[in-house]
Amino acid sequence: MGLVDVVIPALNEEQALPRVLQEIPRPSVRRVIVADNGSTDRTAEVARQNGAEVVHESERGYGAACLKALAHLAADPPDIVVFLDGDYSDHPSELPSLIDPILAGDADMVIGSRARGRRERGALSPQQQVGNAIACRALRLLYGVRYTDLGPFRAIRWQTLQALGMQDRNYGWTVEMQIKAARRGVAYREVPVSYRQRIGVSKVSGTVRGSVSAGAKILWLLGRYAWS
Ligand SMILES: Nc1nc2c(ncn2[C@@H]2O[C@H](COP(=O)(O)OP(=O)(O)OP(=O)(O)O)[C@@H](O)[C@H]2O)c(=O)[nH]1
Ligand SMILES: [Mg+2]
Repeated sequence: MGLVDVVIPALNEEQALPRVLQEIPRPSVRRVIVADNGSTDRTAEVARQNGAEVVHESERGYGAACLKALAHLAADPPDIVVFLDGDYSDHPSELPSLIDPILAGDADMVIGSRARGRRERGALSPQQQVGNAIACRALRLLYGVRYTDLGPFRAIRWQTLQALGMQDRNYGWTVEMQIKAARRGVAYREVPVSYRQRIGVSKVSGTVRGSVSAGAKILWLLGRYAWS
């Protein structure tokens, strides 16, 4: 059985985090890292109270938070890293369906698709659905890979992730990973995952600024790597 660690980028998620952390299937997970950058609520405290390690990144940004957590794990790396949001919109209990194809040797990266899974009404906004559909079409046309989502809930082999040389420090993290994996011919799978309305205040898709910035960054990355 490979070593599995979980990374949770979290910004002001004190309400949701306890439920996320309590539902992570612990037998199959070794360490849980909550990457906090500048939460003004009790995110760090409730994370520790529920058995997570907390790392702090001063620069705001989903990608920056993920990179900080990975740097923290590098001293004693796992075999597999799982990424999960901290707002309780993902179902932590579904983690095995993401790591099993990797443990079975069928894939090195598994993306959880909210488009193919059971979704609570309103959990994915119309602009998120349209944005994902456009991005997935571009992934297919420009990089020859088939995805139905850029879902945050995903698993990847540590060695594979290191080889990708991830760089994005904010909204482009998920699509960057899928682009670079495609360019390197990484064996990938997509599995359906359930998705529900988040607990607490949105930082990205629920805000106009977040949606527009995320959309622009995703389209820019899709173009940038296609012609380089
Ligand atoms: N550390 C850190 N985490 C962030 C940042 N922005 C968002 N997050 C976390 O990243 C995850 C995704 O952000 P969300 O606000 O849920 O974005 P979203 O899922 O697109 O939007 P919703 O549908 O409203 O949930 C959540 O766990 C956030 O707490 C950030 O700047 N720093
Ligand atoms: Mg969310």
